[in-house]
Amino acid sequence: MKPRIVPTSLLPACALLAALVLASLPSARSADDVKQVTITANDALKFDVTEIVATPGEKIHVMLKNIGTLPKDGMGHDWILLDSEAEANTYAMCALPDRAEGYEPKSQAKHVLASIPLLGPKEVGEITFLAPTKPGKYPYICSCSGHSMAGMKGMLIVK
Ligand SMILES: [Cu+2]
Repeated sequence: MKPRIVPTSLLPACALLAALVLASLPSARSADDVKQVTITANDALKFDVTEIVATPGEKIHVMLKNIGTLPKDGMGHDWILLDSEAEANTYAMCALPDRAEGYEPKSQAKHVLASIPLLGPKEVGEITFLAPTKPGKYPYICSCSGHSMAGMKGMLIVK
């Protein structure tokens, strides 16, 4: 085989170009592939988005905006995605006395798939995660002071 001769002066430029192309590809692709979800939480104990539909393993970016005005202590809002419908009430009950831990009880941490910590008024939080690979319904709740029992909840549906 005839050896190819590459002028050495071209090598750094080629390497730089290759690096630039490689660096730009993944970010361009991931921006397109992420499902963007913006949820607002308010003092009326409601999420404005109560259903998110995703494909198994889909990358999801959730941004939670607390548009309320009441104090964080008692009327802050968080977003907790759980591994099964059966755990939603249990998690909320365990979170009730758990103000010191930001209403995220360690005893229930194994059921949390993704979460955004407690936000005060006008605060914004976000999380990027992968949807479960198993099709099904995965509840999300605000675990602050029994808010989910008053209706502050929704469902991630993987199908
Ligand atoms: Cu809340």
